[in-house]
Amino acid sequence: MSSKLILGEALPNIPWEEKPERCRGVVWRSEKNPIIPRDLLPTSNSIFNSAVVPYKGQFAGVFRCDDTRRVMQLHSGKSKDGLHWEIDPEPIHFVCTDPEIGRFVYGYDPRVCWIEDRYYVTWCNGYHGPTIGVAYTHDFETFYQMENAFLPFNRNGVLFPRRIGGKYVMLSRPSDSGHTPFGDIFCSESPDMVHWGCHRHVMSPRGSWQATKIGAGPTPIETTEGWLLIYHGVLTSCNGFVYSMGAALLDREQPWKVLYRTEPYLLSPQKLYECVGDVPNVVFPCAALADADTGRIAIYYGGADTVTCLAFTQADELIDFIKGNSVV
Ligand code: BMA
Repeated sequence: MSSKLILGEALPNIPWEEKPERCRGVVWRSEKNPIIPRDLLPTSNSIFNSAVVPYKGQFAGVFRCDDTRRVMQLHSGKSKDGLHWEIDPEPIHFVCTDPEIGRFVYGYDPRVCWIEDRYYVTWCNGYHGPTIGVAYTHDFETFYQMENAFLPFNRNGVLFPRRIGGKYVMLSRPSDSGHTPFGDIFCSESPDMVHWGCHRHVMSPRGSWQATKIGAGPTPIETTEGWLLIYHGVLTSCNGFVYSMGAALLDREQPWKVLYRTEPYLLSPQKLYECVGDVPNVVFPCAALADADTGRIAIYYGGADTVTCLAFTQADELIDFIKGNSVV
């Protein structure tokens, strides 16, 4: 049992499986993977890279469902246990007062973050190319779309779960309009969730599994040792991109300052459902649940751009690993 490192709420019903004895790493996969099959909806080609949060004693989320036309859409879902999901077959139709912004082109890779009094959703939103869409909901039924946070091209917009220095703070990864062969994580601030500035560099790609580009994953988890940021890193092999999972600790008050960062990956595509699918060799984390009482963390990630998977870690073990295997 960990001493309390996580600065947050207790989540006694967090999905959880004990670490198998044969597991050598600090992150282990659910035996139930993939927890969401690609065809859960009658019209889904794939359900992956999706975001889950605690909601009214149970769980809710926003899911990336590419349909059989291969249109990338966002769907709302609810679950009693975080494992079995009821996903609305109808995509989210955002309420937006400005038709220019509200004209839906595509949406993918959502993140959901509770801040103060509502759940914010950020996602890769089509607006003359990919950029960061922002919306909020109170009930996972009605979603109100706000201004896009940044100019195109940008992806992997991830909010911090509280204001820092009085400002909303978001990580993002400026990109190009295609399958970007580069990418650093930046940090931006906003007084109102509409106007973003004070952009700071956080970290760059750095060798091996994270040599080509990196992008923030789940909402950062506040710990006594810094913000725990789980992220993806990409290697370019002779057979294309390989997406793995790593983690960093960021300064709590100046989160663009990286305190530690893993040199080895935490999870790389090795299981069939990560290696074989619409895009092979992809492990893409987008959400994490954390129980402050026990230090348990459940990470939701996409497998091979096709299915949704779950992995587990323990905060004390993970933080020790990040510090003991850091490249910073
Ligand atoms: C990125 C995004 C992700 C995807 C990844 C691997 O650019 O499109 O949604 O998981 O590529 O294909």
